[in-house]
Amino acid sequence: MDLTQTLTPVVTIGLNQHPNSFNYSMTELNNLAEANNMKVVETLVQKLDRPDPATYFGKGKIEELGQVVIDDGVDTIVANDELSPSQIRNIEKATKARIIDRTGLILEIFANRAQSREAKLQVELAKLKYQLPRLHTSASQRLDQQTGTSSGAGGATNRGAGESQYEMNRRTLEKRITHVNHELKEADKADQIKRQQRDKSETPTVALVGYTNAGKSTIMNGMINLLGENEDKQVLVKNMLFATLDTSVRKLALPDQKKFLLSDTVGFVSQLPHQLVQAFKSTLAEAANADLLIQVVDYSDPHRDMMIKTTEDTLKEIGIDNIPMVVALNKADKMETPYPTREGDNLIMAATDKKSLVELTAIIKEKVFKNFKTLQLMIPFDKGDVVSYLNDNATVLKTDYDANGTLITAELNEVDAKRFSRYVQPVD
Ligand SMILES: Nc1nc2c(ncn2[C@@H]2O[C@H](COP(=O)(O)OP(=O)(O)OP(=O)(O)O)[C@@H](O)[C@H]2O)c(=O)[nH]1
Ligand SMILES: [Mg+2]
Repeated sequence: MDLTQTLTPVVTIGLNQHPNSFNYSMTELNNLAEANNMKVVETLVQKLDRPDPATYFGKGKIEELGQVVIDDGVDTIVANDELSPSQIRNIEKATKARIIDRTGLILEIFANRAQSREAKLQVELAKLKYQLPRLHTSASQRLDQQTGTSSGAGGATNRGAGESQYEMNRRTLEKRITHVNHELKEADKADQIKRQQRDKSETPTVALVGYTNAGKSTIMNGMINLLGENEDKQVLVKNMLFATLDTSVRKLALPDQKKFLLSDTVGFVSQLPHQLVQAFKSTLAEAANADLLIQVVDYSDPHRDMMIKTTEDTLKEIGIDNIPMVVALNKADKMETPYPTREGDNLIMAATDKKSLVELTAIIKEKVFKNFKTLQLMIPFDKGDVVSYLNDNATVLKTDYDANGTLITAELNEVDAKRFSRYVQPVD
């Protein structure tokens, strides 16, 4: 984090409707606020079965909130749930502070972090879709500022002007949505071409997915160290929610030369705004096309079951639910459990432990390269390109020469085995 950046003091508020998960979701909200350069100075909670439709908190609690805002000298409130436009309007009126809900907060973090053009467009699209139904609030506020009246008190004289302002804003937003959608489609086309080129080479893809802060990028870096050709391709690791927003793909090679692509992807969080989930569909296309998913879980976190469920629900929501998956129960070094320990398709491990990464590599090899065949091929001397292709793309176990050509024993994937079947020799 940039230490010169000043932190905005905020009060966080939440409704305790689900006692089992409430405390954790407030802790997570405070972490999200920190990830957005905010400093939580006070937290106010109320136990209610359902939010007050007009003000979220009940009347008395709203008054208390107004007082806290004055006492703490803050001008921003962060709410743990998604609020309706009228709830936002009413709380802002009662407290004179800006209110941002959980969805708005996550969108702000993503907007501040997005690096690539595609991520920026995706976040913008999600924000626009979030703003559209809330437009009335901001439009009436803008009008209030112009006329010096408070919301709702403008009366009939302002309504006509307000509506046309609203219409104008709505059209501007809709135009921008169409434009961003178009730009994204173009970007996606370019990505598809890249992916198709990769598909042609038949290099299998493995994607790291999971809850934010679980250690996906740390595992990615560990694997680059262990198997990568150069280490300057490391990705960003940070003890902060949503450190990774863009998918990074690296080509790695197993010790026996079998190559695969490993991708590090954006992390998930509970109540991830659905606008954002939709927008990130194309970022997650790398995961959607993967041959194997490695779900990374912070095994040391008592809420890991919720995190696994959120990850799996989110993957389903984007239509990624039929790809083989193994689970990396990471950060075992923070626990008393011995590691690496393999239990079926689960691996208890630590991202910083070499033995764990070697074991993870073995799992990748077993799952991704299971359809490989060991074949003997006789390549005529005039087909030197086939020999170099095999040397680059297959696991060559043995090379001999005889009068007719090069005799190669190699492990081939299904596609290559078929492609070069005419050179295959019966094994004696
Ligand atoms: N003790 C311990 N810490 C770990 C391990 N793996 C990752 N971490 C730490 O956990 C924090 C988050 O790691 P990242 O690799 O950035 O997590 P991520 O899953 O990529 O997170 P996002 O990009 O935000 O989704 C960092 O502070 C890491 O140093 C581990 O095996 N053991
Ligand atoms: Mg990451």
